[in-house]
Amino acid sequence: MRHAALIGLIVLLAGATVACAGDDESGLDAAVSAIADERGLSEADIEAALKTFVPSGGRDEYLMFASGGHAGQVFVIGIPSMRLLKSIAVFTPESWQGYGVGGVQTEETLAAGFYNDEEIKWGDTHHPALSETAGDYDGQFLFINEKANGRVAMIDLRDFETKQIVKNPFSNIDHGGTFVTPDTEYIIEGPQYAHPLGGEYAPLSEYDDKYRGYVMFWKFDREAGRIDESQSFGMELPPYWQDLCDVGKKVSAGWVFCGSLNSERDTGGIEAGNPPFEVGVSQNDMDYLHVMNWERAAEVAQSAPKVNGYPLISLDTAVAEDLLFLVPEPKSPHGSDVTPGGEYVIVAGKLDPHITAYSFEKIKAAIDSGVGESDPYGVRILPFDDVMEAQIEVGLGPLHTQFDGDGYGYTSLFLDNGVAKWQMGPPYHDEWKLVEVVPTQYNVGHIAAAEGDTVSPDGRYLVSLNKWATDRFNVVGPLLPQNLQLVDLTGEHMEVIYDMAMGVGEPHYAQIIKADKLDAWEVYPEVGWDPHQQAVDPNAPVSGQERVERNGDTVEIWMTATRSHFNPENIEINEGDHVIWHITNIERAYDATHGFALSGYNVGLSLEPGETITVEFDAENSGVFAFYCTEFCSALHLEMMGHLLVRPE
Ligand code: K7E
Ligand code: CUA
Repeated sequence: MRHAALIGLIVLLAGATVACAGDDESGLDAAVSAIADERGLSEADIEAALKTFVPSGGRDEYLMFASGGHAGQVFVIGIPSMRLLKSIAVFTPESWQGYGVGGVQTEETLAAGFYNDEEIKWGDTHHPALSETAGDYDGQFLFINEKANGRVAMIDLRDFETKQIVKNPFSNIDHGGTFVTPDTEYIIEGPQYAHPLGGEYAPLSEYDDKYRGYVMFWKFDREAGRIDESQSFGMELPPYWQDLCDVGKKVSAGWVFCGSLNSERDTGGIEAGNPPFEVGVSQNDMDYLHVMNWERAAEVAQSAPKVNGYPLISLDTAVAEDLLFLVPEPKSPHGSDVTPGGEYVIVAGKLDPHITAYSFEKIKAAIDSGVGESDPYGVRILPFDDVMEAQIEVGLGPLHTQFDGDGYGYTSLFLDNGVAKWQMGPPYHDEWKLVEVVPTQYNVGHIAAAEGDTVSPDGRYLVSLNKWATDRFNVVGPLLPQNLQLVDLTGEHMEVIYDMAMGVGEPHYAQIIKADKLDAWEVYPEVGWDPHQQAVDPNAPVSGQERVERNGDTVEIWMTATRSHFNPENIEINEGDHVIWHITNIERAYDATHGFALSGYNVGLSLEPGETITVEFDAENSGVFAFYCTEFCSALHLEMMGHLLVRPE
């Protein structure tokens, strides 16, 4: 019998149910066998299906928050089912959520991230960071950076909506963020390509003098649920290309570590006969891990001069105050990841088949003993042999590392197409060694394990965020989905148990949180709720007091929405009037969302139960414009409409 062993398992799991249903074991055997035969499923397939299937109405045990890449959004994915539960609009306007399409609050949020006055219509999100308490996810907030324009966003996990976008004052671009300090005191936005200060002009011939990296420390005010720009600061770094960062925890709390590439300070120029960047920045055997004392930097920043409105610690001050040190790291490093207890920083070099573990204790000792030469900017380089703890050969193209709760690390292998599991040395185990590699398809970038970058990782599940899908799915044209693969960590060997096609953006990093740590609202707490302030809007339309008031050329509307009408329904104004239009969804029922679409004025809102949104515009188009509800909210949803009549001048 082909599926004998597994059917044994199914029968065991199904046990009581089978008996109650009056079926016998052979009946279930036969049924499972028949389905498996018909669909060509192996025992491993059936096992994988059982491990990932969540019945109708069931819940997932974990939620994964994945970067939406150049879709500019964040995806929320249930684990183990790998169902997409939500796409949170962050840097890109999104019409289902009514984000940045008419509502004053979300348009203001987006506008805070514009480049001078240039409207930015998209984003390239990279690294989501859940807020932490004592180094563990607390389920309250989520941050994410946007590489293309150097921005950071904050999402409130009470309603899973973006509340704030801040723009890096020193640089047009970022990459190595976001990462939070253990109690979310700061959100760290690491740089990437070196820039002249503030993105001003300076010729490449002045690269060594005028170009710098700028790491931003955004202060978080948990009470206010906002990044406090007035308490945030930056620090100047040498013009290497700082890459991924991670924040120290437990024994290394107070420090932050960022890898880098281009210690060559190459400026490319293939068009002028120079080697292309890919060659120019890969010449040296070593680049530099940047070791920074953020706790001390926060003190030094108090007296740092303000540049572009923010305190900026200069490179000279960083050196003089012992805020910055460099550690050589092999061949085009990418990830730097801190072990759960904070003892080691694990660095993976794209062109080196090893992962390198640096001991924080040894780093501290080297700093204190004053050893090491300086780089051209006076930054002390701690000798490699003094701080390196161990190296393990894991395979080709190692990029990013996550951890489980049993003392193992997992590193993605971009070139080898797999995930390596390796054992950590003391205090976790006796020795550092490779355990096994599971193949993944294909070209894995980041991986995310359940709570795998916290002080207490869960293990159990790991997701391999693959860049290429090639032969894995139906052909949908030349642009393919990404392949997010769920890996089961509970068995003797790692096993891929689900392929999720992600047909949007390019997810980079993701974090996986235990679902019971989240406590999102089902409906807004009170009617008239302004989600931007997370408080009742005192000017919110109230049932029974709907009205239209004119004051000179300004027309203000207080409208309510409920199943299945807007009130008022017909509104007549004059061409050129300034319109301020408030709408409250006065429903209290779970899931009773109404939409609001207004023809001709680029307005599309999502009014969730209790929510108030304000729209403001000048009525420059005369004519008759229907407005209607866009959510199929009731049997008479199509009747939920009205007219805006704009009398010509
Ligand atoms: Cu490796 Cu931007 Cu985190 Cu992508 S980075 S993979
Ligand atoms: Cu309200 Cu449809």
